[in-house]
Amino acid sequence: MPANLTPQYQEAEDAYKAALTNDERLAALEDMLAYIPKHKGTEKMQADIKKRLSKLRAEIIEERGRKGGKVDPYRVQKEGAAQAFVIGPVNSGKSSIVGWLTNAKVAIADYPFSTTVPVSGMMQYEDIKMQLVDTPPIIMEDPVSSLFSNARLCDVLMIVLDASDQSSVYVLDALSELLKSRKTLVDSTDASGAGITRGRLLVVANKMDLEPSRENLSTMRELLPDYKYLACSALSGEGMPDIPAAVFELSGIVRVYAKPPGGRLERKDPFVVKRGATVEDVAGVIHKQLQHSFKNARLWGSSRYSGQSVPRDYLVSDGDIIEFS
Ligand SMILES: Nc1nc2c(ncn2[C@@H]2O[C@H](COP(=O)(O)OP(=O)(O)O)[C@@H](O)[C@H]2O)c(=O)[nH]1
Ligand SMILES: [Mg+2]
Repeated sequence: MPANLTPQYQEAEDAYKAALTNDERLAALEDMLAYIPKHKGTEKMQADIKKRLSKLRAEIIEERGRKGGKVDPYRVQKEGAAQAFVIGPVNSGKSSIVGWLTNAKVAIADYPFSTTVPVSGMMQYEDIKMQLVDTPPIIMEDPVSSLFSNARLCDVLMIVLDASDQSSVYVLDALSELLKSRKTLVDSTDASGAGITRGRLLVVANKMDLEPSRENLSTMRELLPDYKYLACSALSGEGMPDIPAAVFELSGIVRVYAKPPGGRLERKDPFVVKRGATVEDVAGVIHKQLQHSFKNARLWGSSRYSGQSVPRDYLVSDGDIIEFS
């Protein structure tokens, strides 16, 4: 055995030997692969770990199949106005962030792979709730396919990075290449609307309480200027309150309020539609029949409108109030 294995690797190997269940074995093996030094001298060991990983995954899938039906743990039922997947490398603070913003029971630990299956929670933004899905870390050498196939179906992708880590800029670069190769990050969505365009991606630079996070974030902004960045610390709370608004902004949804004829003018119980939706689309969301039956739509919104009639194909904006009659 090569003598230059890291303590983290040794720890993972000990955990593997001590594991009692296949899930524990899987977590430990994933750790071993993440922490094994990547050079010629360990190539054989890396190959061996990969072989054991794929065998174990097959076993786990078979086990789950026997227990009744194959379930894809990454297929998380959408809830609320929008769904955001929170992804990233080990220990970047994904679970801490999801825990801060939602009441989800996430596992936070200073050892890797404390999160083994996706866990979701609801995040409040003004009068709506959006879903955050905390996910197990991405291992660059051995990424889990179903993370990508499901992440491309969500509304917003949040990449959480440990900005204090010198290599974070390379991690972001490598991760975005991986996301592109798996058709998760795309230039334009496919016919079914799947795929995350750059406008739906938020890079969360976490651990701003540490040095040299600010410097590293500047480097990221400089080298990869096309992404939207948000600086935060799940420890100090800096930047955390800005996350819900940022996710809402990227989600491509708008809130529209219905005013019954003769009713009060108020913004309560929003209907959520996609940006680009028309007055007629909104009617359809309120009630299928209304879409065809309404004769007139009056709109209160931006300064341009305060109760004037608008055409059926008028594009609605966030905060518009509509009275159908
Ligand atoms: N200093 C600092 N530590 C953090 C911050 N966010 C998370 N951590 C710590 O980083 C470790 C990994 O956090 P966790 O949320 O489990 O990361 P995950 O693997 O990405 O889900 C834990 O020890 C956290 O307490 C932060 O903003 N600042
Ligand atoms: Mg986690």
